[in-house]
Amino acid sequence: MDIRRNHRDMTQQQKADFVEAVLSLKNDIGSVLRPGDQSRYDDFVQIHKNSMGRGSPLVPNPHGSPLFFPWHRVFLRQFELAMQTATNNPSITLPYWNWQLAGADNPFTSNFMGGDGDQTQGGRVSYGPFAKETDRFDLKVWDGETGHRGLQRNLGGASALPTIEAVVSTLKNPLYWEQSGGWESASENDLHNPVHAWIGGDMATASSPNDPMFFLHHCYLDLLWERWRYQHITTAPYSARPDRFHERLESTLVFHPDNEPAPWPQHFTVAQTLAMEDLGYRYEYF
Ligand SMILES: [Cu+2]
Repeated sequence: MDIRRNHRDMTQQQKADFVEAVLSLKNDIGSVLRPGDQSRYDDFVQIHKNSMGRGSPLVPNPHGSPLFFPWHRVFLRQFELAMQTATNNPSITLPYWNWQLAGADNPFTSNFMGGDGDQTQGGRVSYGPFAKETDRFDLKVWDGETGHRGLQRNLGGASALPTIEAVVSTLKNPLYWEQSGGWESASENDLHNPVHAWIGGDMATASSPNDPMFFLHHCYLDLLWERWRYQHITTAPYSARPDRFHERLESTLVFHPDNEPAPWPQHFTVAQTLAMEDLGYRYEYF
């Protein structure tokens, strides 16, 4: 069973191993989707771009939908497994970031996730392991433009990070999904979206997994889904619009359009995502 941790609880060696695993997917492992043109890391950017209705749009779009949590759970787990394979190190797991910035909670350090963008250089991140200067983090997939530029951020340029109070109150939603709100839409809109906007740069685009912070951010959301379930143990862990055929428990989650290769061989129904232990991981604490 793989154990995921808050990044602040990881040793410096564990953090360095995670960063190396990201860089290995970026530099050493070939693409399944566009062999020769991009890396295995970039495949994940492409899948997410498609999922937001850009590039080759996925139907259904798993954003603004009850499918949000099941779809991203599989996406994160496949990324985690790809990192383990790339490094031949089964102890690599995804860290999460709890959206706090004080002290050890701050992931934007030169020896972990790197810093803010330099707004005099178009918002380019200029230090840390994912800076363009390292020549180990070339971006290949964007929403629109092509060419060669580095990872971009604009920390705090827009929106605000969710407060602890906002997290606590969102977790109180008694139903996973309902017409007028519910846990899914409240957390997606009030917790998830502002963090993408707050980090800014690439995180504010459909190609947001270009920023490895995507995975720390979504890992925390995945943990919060679990915490929500624990707090509402008598409610269904997942529910959807009854008239939407593709949102049912037995619906298969979509990660590629019909005319493009599958990014991985396995298929997952919504129901198969509900027990994270069945997918092979759990959280140290939740
Ligand atoms: Cu997403």
